[in-house]
Amino acid sequence: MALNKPTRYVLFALVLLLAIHFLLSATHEPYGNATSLSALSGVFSKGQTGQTAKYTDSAVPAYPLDSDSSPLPDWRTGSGAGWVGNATRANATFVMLARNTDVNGAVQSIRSIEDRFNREHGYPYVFLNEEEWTDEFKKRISVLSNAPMEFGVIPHDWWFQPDWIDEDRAAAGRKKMEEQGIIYAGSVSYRNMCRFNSGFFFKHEMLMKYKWYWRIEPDVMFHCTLSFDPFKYMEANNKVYAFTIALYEWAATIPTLWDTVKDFMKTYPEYVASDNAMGFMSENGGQDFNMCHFWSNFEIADMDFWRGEVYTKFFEFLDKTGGFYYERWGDAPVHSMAAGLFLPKSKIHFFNEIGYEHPPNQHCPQDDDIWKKGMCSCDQTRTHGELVFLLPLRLDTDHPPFLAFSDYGPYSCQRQWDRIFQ
Ligand SMILES: Nc1nc2c(ncn2[C@@H]2O[C@H](COP(=O)(O)OP(=O)(O)O)[C@@H](O)[C@H]2O)c(=O)[nH]1
Ligand SMILES: [Mg+2]
Repeated sequence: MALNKPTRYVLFALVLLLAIHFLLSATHEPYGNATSLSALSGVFSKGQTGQTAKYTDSAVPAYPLDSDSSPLPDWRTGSGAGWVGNATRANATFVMLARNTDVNGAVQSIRSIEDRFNREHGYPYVFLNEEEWTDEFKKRISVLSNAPMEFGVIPHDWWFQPDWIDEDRAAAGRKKMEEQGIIYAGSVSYRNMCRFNSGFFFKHEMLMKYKWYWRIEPDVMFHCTLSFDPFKYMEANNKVYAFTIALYEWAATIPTLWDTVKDFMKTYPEYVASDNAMGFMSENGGQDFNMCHFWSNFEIADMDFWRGEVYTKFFEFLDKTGGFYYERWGDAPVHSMAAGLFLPKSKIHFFNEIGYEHPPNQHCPQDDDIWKKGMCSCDQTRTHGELVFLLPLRLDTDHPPFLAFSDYGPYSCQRQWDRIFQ
């Protein structure tokens, strides 16, 4: 039977889509995981609950939401001597690692956090770079806030690949990963960055005076106005580590990390917290890592945890294997495993109120009251685990195409987080 022309075009398009799907499933592990039948059934069973019912609330508060309970900082009221001496702030700072060429993205991120939180608080900023900052970068950034800003340079040995790393082995590891199509596979500087964020940033002289930090990257967005101070929340509720997005890691970047961590736990069983978050990271009581980790481009945490004995020994144990260079261990799984194993799970906090986007992933509060109170600019429907097959192919990123990433999206580990508190 001969097919007419339109039918042939439709069939051809279908075959092409299927071919792309199978190709991606075979070559991109996270894409394959995300589109497996079990992942999809989880996505669709989540459903779209309670979205419209609460919109009837008419009392939209004017900004700032609770100006009565949190007095404006001195520099805004003009009644004091600028930043220093505001007793309402925690001992905390923002920290951004960036390159001079990241200036536009950095400007955008700072504008966003200032608008949504910091203009009411005046927390300071520390910017770190392995190179000297340009005058242009400092000029463009320092105009954005009255809060103090420091621009620091990273000591050489905290950044660059150490001499004791076998470069032939490292190069072979990079090549293998390139063949697997892994993002940043061939990049040494990305590995420098991951190792620095894992083991060193909190020791920088500009950060030593602070206990708390909030990590911010260039090109991120904060989508909701915060009517509370997350640092103060951490302090008051005995929290140590906080996240907004939990995701699967690419397994090929960390082939031996979990075995190394298990060796560490065997060597130092006394460091493992009894009520830890192992259930978030493993499906079988710790035998295997399920790739779930906190996405560390957003972090609010207590640097004393990283500076303490347990994490210091942990980082040294990992570092001496060379895995940051022979493989491509990210600071996200490293931080997550430490927080997940050496802290009781009650000390890890999910900041639902902080709408946050690091493209292509975002967290947008799903609770309508929170979303409305925060005057959030994010699209809540992206947080309900939709597969957006009709999005244009994103050739500008190395992330697999077609998927929108969100709280309960196919790449998310929010379910694994939720289940350990049930
Ligand atoms: N100074 C400096 N910062 C870097 C370098 N590579 C990455 N970063 C910073 O490290 C963070 C993570 O890098 P990014 O490229 O966003 O990685 P991704 O989020 O994993 O895709 C960002 O804050 C970057 O600005 C580098 O070579 N030098
Ligand atoms: Mg980034």
